Amino acid sequence: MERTLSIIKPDGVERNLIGQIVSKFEENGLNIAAMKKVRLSKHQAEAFYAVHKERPFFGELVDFMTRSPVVVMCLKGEGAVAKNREIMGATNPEEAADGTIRKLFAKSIGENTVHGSDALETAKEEVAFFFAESEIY
Ligand code: DAT
Ligand code: MG
Repeated sequence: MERTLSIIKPDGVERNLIGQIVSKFEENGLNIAAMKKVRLSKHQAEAFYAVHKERPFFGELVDFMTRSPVVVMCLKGEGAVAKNREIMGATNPEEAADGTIRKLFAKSIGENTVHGSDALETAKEEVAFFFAESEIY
């Protein structure tokens, strides 16, 4: 069983898409092992996306991720990291496969509705960024 971190970003929460997005995960065999709504501080968003801090879009990304609450989830299942990435679709919604969350809901490469950990090691770090072990079922 793998664990991975999913975030429903501000554009998804603002448009009342939480239920439809969670359904996609459950329909595809991922279990919601932990879930909460949080408003990220600037400091938290900068720390979470630290790997992108030299990119030209970093400021925009931090502003977007902090503008309203997000829903963070620990997803659990066989091959959960890759499965979540598959359900999400490509970073740029114009390149995302049909039926993926980003193809269905994302407005742009910047406001692309969901985050998902990109590898097992980053998944461990990202789950621990938001959840104590005692909050994960
Ligand atoms: P992903 O979220 O698919 O893992 P990433 O890790 O490359 O993509 O980038 C993190 C986020 O940064 C991405 O979801 C949206 C934003 N981003 C990436 N490339 C961008 C670009 N060219 N312009 C604006 N925002 C971008
Ligand atoms: Mg990424």
